[in-house]
Formats: sequence, structure tokens, C-alpha cells
Amino acid sequence: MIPALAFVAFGSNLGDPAAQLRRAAGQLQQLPQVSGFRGSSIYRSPAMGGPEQPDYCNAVAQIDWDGDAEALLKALMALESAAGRRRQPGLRNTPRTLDLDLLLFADQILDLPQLQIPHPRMLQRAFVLVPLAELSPELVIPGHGSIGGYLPRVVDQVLERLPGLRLGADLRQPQTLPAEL
Ligand code: PH2
Ligand code: MG
Ligand code: MG
Repeated sequence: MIPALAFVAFGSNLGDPAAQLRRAAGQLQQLPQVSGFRGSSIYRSPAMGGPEQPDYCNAVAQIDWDGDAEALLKALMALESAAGRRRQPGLRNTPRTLDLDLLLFADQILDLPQLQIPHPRMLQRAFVLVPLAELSPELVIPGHGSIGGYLPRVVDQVLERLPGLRLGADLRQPQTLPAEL
């Protein structure tokens, strides 16, 4: 089977968020089903929805995945658990050490109880669309059209690119983390 092109959103607002994202990116990259990893810059934004909580770091990765979408979802949930993520049943938008959301999987449109693709809230979120467009400015979102048509709708959302911080960058290159992260 030819590997599928998939996009994964990374988010964290507990612990050391930028370090959580980069550690998880390294772990994802090392899975035997993953090839061809590309990571976006890391961005900071206020938490959207939920109770008062710390700012988030977010980024997006593009991978080639040798398997189906549900197997990738399972792998992402295992990485969340490994990062100490504790799900609180019935509560949404709670702070988390690591959130890995499957955004897009090849040209598939899926509406399963445990997995909706494209991710149902991605089009309203600058912290997803901006890093996604950084990786793939001409991307067509199955069922919705070009990403370029959605970016103008989120320009009012506060989003700061953290200079010099990228997912999956060469770990031998020292990267400077802002003191408050
Ligand atoms: N994730 C959420 C809810 N709110 N806000 C920001 N800024 N970044 C996130 O990743 C995020 C959020 C639920 O997954
Ligand atoms: Mg999420
Ligand atoms: Mg999630």
C-alpha cells in the first residue's frame, strides 16, 4: 500500500509546552509507519474556549503514514498518554500536556464516532490553519476547498510565531526557548 499523506495538529499548555511538542514530534517521526516528516514553526496563542488556563503552543506536522487513519489515531492517542495526558470524561477544552489531533488523511472524509476527518473545528482556528498553510499553502481541504479561502476569516485571532522554534528540527542544533515557556 502507498503511504497516505496526513496532517497532525500539535497542542500543549502544561509543563513546558514547546518542549512537549518537539518531544512528541520526535517520537512520531520514529514510528515505523512514518516517513517523510515535515514540521511547521511553533506558535503561541491564548486558549480558545474552556476555563481560564495558560496560553498554548501549537504546530502542525505533515507525514506519510503507512496504514489507515484509525491506526494513526490510535498511535496519536498512545503518544498523548505517554506524555501524561489524563482525559477528564465529559469535560472539553481543559488544559493538557499534549493534544495530537488528526486533521487530514489523504483525500478522505470520515464521520465515525471516534474520528471525524477533516477535523471538524480546524477551519475556525488560526492556530491550526496558519501552521498548516505554512507547510502547504496550496492545500485543498476535502469537502471544503482551498485553505487560502479560510485564512482571511481567522486573521483577527491572536497568534504569535515563536522565532527559531520548529517541530522536528535537528535536535543537535541548540534552540532557544523563551523564558516564560
Ligand atoms: N485546543 C483546544 C481548545 N483550545 N486553544 C488554543 N489556543 N490551542 C489549542 O490547541 C486548543 C485551544 C482543544 O483541543
Ligand atoms: Mg484539539
Ligand atoms: Mg484532541
